[in-house]
Amino acid sequence: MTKTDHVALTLPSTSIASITGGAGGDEGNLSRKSLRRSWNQLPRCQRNLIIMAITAFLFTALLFLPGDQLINIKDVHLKPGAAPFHIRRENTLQNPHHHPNLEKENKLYDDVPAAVASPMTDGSRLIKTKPAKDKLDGRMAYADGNTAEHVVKLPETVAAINDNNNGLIDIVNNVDQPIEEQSSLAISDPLNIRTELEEAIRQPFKLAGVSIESHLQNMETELAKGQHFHGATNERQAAVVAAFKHSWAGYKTYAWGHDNLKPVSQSSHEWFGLGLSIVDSLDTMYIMGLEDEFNEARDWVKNSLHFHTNRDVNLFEVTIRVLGGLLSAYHLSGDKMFLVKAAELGNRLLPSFLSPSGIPYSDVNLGERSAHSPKWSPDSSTSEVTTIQLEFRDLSRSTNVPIFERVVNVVNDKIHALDKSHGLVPIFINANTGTFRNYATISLGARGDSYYEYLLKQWLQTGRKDNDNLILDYMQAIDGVLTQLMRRTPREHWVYIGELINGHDFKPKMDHLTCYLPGTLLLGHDNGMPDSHLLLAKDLLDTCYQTYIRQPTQLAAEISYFALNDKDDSDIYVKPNDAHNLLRPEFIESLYYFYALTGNRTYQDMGWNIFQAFEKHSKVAAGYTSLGNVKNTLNTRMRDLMESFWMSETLKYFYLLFSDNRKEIDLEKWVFNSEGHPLPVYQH
Ligand code: DMJ
Repeated sequence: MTKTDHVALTLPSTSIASITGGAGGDEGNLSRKSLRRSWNQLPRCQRNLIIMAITAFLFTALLFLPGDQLINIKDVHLKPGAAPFHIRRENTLQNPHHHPNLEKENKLYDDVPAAVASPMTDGSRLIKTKPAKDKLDGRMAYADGNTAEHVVKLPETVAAINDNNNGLIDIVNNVDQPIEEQSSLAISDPLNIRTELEEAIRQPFKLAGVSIESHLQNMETELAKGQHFHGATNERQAAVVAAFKHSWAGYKTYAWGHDNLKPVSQSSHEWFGLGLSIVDSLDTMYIMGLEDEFNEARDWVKNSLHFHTNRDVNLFEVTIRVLGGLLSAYHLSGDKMFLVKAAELGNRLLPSFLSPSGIPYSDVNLGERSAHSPKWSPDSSTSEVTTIQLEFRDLSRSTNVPIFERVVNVVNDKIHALDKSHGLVPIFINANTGTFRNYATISLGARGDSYYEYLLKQWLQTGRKDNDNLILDYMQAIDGVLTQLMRRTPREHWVYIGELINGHDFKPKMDHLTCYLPGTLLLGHDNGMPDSHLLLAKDLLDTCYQTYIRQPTQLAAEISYFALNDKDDSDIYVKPNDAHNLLRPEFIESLYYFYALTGNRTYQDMGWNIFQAFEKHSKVAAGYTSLGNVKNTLNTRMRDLMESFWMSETLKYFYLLFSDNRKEIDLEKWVFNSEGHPLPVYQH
């Protein structure tokens, strides 16, 4: 059947031939005239039928056109020369203000003080933020120099990004971007970090292309000299040394070479297979003057600590405990063997940083040298990715190999550029996208705590520079703590730090982990932070002490709750599932800073009460054990685990707290990492 034949079934062939496009010229005119004539000759109902058919055809065709082409067509007509549609569409999807799912989260950021940028001679921007309010719904109690304007200096690259609206959108919400385009290593890789990173990962036994040993041999800068410690000088210190020896003896007998001791069942507990308790305890033994124990641990590290096992480990835990432990042992003893081990471990931890965003993956396989997000979630913990910087920087400075410091500086820059709520951060972050998880909790306890600690400590480690993002972020964060998280109980007025569930809803819950904060605040105040930090430090220290001495065992529970109003029976209370004590150090750490920085011996007495409580309830034949219940002296439910931080931190801080020389470790020269390992302070 021909086309004409087909059309002739419904319409006169002449008419249709003209409608579907006839020839040009005279022939065309003739054809048009005959078309008009033919059209007029048609009965009215047939003409209507044809018009309806054409309308229906055009309408259907319009329906099948893609939506964005419709927008494009419309925009091209409205605004000739407008940007191609796909750019506009990405912006619409990526702009948080247009994304329906992000509306809730944006409320979180609404309160962030508006920043005013002014250019600096060096090309960076000075950002003046609004000061903290000194009163907020009766919650905020402290006001002082903190109310002055904070001056936040953004690095040039960040300022440039913030000047560019599209760039800001990409950083805040780059979920929809292809992964290769998101890599901050690729974006900010003028010095080729990725190539260097891959090189180091390929050759874990080498530094700068030669064996670690030869590299250290040829190094121009001086290696660590080593410090001298004289051992216990009083009864309390001697009691702590005895507690350490008891713990060590149990570990040696029942768990030697394994990660932790199970002191009740007198067996071992494996976590990463890295002899955690040995490496974590090295510097404690050195500081306590336990030469024999230190030497046997040193031999084990030299001969038996290997990192080639095909096993996933946690980047943060291994960094603070093992890398931090090795580096501290190196600096205190001057023994280069520890630095050699630290360098190999550093190389093997680097795969974590090969993420698209530069925010590290939480899990790394040291043997295979690969890394990934945790099995249970796509996100890393915010505190974990921000609590590795002291150690990696120290490794770079000690070995003269910049890559370790550079990868953690990328993390710093990335986190600094993200939107925060009053300087406070959500507790989860995605290593692929480099963005915080929407609606994540804000807390100074688990998964949030040491982000704040390392802002201050990194600033101390690097020579306390003015206008440094680290300290400015720290000040803003502590303002956020004061205005958003700090409350007092209704009757007894205990100060505590609550949490914001989903980033919004206040919960009067405080982890024992948060009791590191008084010490950190005092350390900051001693280095020029405002008096509001000091007041909070003192009040919070008192509250943390209450969480101990109010319990029948005089040991604190893992989590405490606080009354919101008079209806609650007690101002401080513990729920049955939160009543465990894991031998944690945070409060003793804070007492140590209070003693070391003030010389006031009251803090020693507070610590002594707690030390005795551990002696009474946690000590067993083969060491010290965690407890399941601090609320009943007759039913403490021993949990059968002695984590490595008991010997690394809790006993070290007790020992230093009871020292007659409060500067046994000089805080001008040393900064403790999050696991209690002192690392040297640098001038820059
Ligand atoms: C330690 O491993 C470190 O102090 C870490 O920062 C927090 N948790 C434990 C001690 O409680």
